[in-house]
Amino acid sequence: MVAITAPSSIEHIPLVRCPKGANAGPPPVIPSIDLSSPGAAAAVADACRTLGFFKATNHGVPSGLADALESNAMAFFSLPHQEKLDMSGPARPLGYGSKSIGSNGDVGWLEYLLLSVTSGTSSSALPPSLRAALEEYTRAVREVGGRVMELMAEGLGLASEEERCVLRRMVVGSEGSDEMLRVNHYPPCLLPPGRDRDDNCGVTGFGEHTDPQIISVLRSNCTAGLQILLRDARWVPVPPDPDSFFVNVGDSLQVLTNGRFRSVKHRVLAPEGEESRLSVIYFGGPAASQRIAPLQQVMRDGEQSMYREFTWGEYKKAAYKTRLGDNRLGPYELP
Ligand code: GA4
Repeated sequence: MVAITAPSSIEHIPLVRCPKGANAGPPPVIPSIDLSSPGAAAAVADACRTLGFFKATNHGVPSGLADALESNAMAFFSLPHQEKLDMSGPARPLGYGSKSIGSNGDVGWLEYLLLSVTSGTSSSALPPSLRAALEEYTRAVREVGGRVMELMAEGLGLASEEERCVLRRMVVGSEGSDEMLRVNHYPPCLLPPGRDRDDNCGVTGFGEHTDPQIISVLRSNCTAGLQILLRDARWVPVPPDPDSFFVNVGDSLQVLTNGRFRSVKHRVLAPEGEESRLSVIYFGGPAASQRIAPLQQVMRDGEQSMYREFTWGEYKKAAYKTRLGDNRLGPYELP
């Protein structure tokens, strides 16, 4: 792995601190699901109901794809700030961003590339080897996302072949789908001399939030930092595993399943050791015109929708007016 030097001083940027999370109670186990096992669909549905999060193993993506992307991405992030900006343009929202997330004042100890999978415009001026690595990785991770969405549908009890593709078809290969790839680089956060680290607090790399899309599929290097929020309000660390993917339920999937699957709040704490954290996340969103309302096939007789319906385009637009930690589904909840 390539390590890069942290900026020499962090005095001048606001550091957001957050309690690292209580260690009370039994250590929670992140469900680990072998995607090619016979029980995968039931296990996926169970994890999406309880946590909205799980680890996917035996996914069939050769490790070389993620390794190539990781080394190319680290080489890109090691470039001078201006070169990075020149190559991909400032994140608005697509492009290169540093410390600032969205446009409403959220900050974190990271730099990132946010790219559209489908349009490709935001990556056209990136170094060719990085572009090639991004393309290959995207093709593979999209397939994983598609397979997971089939398992989700099956786990929800959708019986026919046709029904099992309902989620996948909204996203993968669907005309106008809104699929994105985010490459996050969290350099080690070394405090300057004289500023003591409070052991109960970490520095926020990426503040707590839920993802607005249907599904997110994350892969990171071996540096820790990701945490998820349990229903009992405990933040728990997710041990990194570069050989696996981590899957998040997004807000749109919560609505499509009428609350059966829960979008998971998560956050990242900046690394305190020597190593950078590098993560790559695929966000599976549908076309802007896609109606987001509970799937008929999952509703029981007489069951009422818990949400006012919206299109993905409307939800995304509204999301960009919020702060990271806001409850974006709140305004759509029906009494
Ligand atoms: C969270 C999930 C994805 O990273 C993202 C983020 C987006 C951005 O960084 O541009 C948002 C955030 C995310 C939700 C609320 C808004 C939009 C920053 C922000 C404050 C790319 C996405 O789709 O929504």
